[in-house]
Amino acid sequence: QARVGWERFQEIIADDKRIEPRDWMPDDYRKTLVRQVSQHAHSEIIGMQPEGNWISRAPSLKRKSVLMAKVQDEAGHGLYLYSAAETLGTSRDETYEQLYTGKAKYSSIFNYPARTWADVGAVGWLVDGAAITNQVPLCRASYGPYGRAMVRVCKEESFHQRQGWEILYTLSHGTQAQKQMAQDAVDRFYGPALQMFGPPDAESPNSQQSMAWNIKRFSNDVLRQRFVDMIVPQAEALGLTLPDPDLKWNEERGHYDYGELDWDEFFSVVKGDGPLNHQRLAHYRAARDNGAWVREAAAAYADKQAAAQQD
Ligand code: FAQ
Repeated sequence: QARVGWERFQEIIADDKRIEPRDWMPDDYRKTLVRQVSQHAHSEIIGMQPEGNWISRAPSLKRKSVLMAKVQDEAGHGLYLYSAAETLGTSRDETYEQLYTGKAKYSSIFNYPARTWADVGAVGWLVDGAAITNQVPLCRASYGPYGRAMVRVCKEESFHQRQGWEILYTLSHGTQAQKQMAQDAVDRFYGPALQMFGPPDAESPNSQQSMAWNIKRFSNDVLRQRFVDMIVPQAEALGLTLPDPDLKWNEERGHYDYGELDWDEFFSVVKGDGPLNHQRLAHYRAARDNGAWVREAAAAYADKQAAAQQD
């Protein structure tokens, strides 16, 4: 049985087709998907915090309603992704528990604070921009439920990126102080946004196997380069400077060269020592604890309804 399953799995991957939940799959394939999909889900959930912090202080009613919609989209993305992880046999309770206890990883970027309104713009432009660059190829991930979830997520994130770009454009064409605020935000988010793509290829233990299984389609460095090439002209259009003196067009490569990123900082943030790791997790735990009575009430109500239907 396992042999037939293995051969069929190999065939599906070789034909660049999709593995569906009921198909046989090797344990390691399932494991790496649960790892990536759950980390991705947690990133969306923790990722609500930096911007959520600005909902009550958005500079206009319009900005406030747009930001609320964006943060709500992120919750939705998290929920799709938890569902995709469930199709791999991992219950939500288990996945939630891993985040609650601090065992799970989520994207390094969300351990940085959103200090000013311009940071909300930088999160939209750079963080959503990096997320889309990474996620568009994931729409073709070999695992069906993950790839399909990515299609809608990417559509929504394109709006998010434009929203961020427009905030920065407005600020960079405002007063000198507003332009400076936009520049400061870009200065702080540029490096951490580039690190969202993961460690350099030489230090990325999962990439090769994930690419062989058609989960990842491109390596971390290839996508990081694609992102840099995309944002350089966008920064020019914004009238803002990217904080990298080594950034320059390389005619031979047909790409922008960029300077070395601070990988010590990256690994320390991933290990849990970033500026806000403790605060992010504490906030998540408090929200979960404070919402326990709602979940209990909803479950009690559902039980009551089910019992009433049986009568
Ligand atoms: N932060 O071998 P690799 C968003 C870990 S969504 C923390 O290269 P892989 C939307 C990695 O897990 C953002 N940890 O790993 C939004 C692994 O550890 P493990 C999230 C990181 O999986 C916008 C180890 O390092 N997007 O932003 C990071 O092949 C605005 C070795 O790394 C996704 O999750 C990192 N940056 O490649 C929301 C996309 N990078 O598990 C709110 C899906 C690496 O072995 C506001 N994920 N690590 O213990 C992926 O594409 C991949 O998982 C990568 C990493 C590319 C992130």
